[in-house]
Amino acid sequence: MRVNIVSDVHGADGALAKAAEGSDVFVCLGDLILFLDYDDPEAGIFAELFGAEHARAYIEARTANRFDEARAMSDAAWAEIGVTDRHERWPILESMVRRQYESLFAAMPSPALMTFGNVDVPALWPEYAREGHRIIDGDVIDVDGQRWGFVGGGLISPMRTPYEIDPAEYAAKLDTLGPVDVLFTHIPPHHPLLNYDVVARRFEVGSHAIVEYIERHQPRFHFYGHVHQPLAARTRIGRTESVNVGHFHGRERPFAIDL
Ligand SMILES: [Mn+2]
Repeated sequence: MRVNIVSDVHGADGALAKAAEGSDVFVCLGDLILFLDYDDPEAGIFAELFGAEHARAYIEARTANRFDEARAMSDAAWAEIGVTDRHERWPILESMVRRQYESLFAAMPSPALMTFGNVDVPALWPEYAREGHRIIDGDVIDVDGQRWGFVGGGLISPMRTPYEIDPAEYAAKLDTLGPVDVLFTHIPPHHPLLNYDVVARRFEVGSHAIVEYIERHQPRFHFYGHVHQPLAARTRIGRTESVNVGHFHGRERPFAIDL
């Protein structure tokens, strides 16, 4: 069966609508929301709220790994639009996230097998999922006699994105899968070549638990996303081929494979 896989959609709803063309099964590994667009400072929630100038400066600080400075800039930008109480932020962000989810889930091919990225708000997904959108996180499903396991989300990081979980909790979710033929996660295994982003010039967070899981169970394939411009996009862990399916927002085409 031909399988089309996307990850890191980040608002690319136009291309998403066509991403299942030619496939028998369509898989989405999350990061639907566009908060900041590193290639286009005028796009995304941050720019919509505070303007492109603020977004440009904020992107620059984060790209230089000056996270404390970036946080101070975001605090100042909120204050400028009259939001001084941290608790007032989420309702404003939520309405913008909802607007993006509305068009993204409308464009999402159906049927689709879906799991969460770290730039997603899991609690909102069931409200937008249409018929045929199957959301799987920490679970195994049967596809044509194969066991496919899905674990969504990211790990705690300095980026403070919305769906980051504790490494022990993440490892426990992987453990509950048991052996699978194909493993799908949003984040990569912990591995310097896979985790390093050559454009952002920093290491994204990879998972030690994924490495251990793959070493133990040796699925045929592991598919993930999260690192938009990786130094290496695939590796071999024993008998397992572990593959980054690519940055859909940038490439606007799915990763396709016969399984
Ligand atoms: Mn991600």
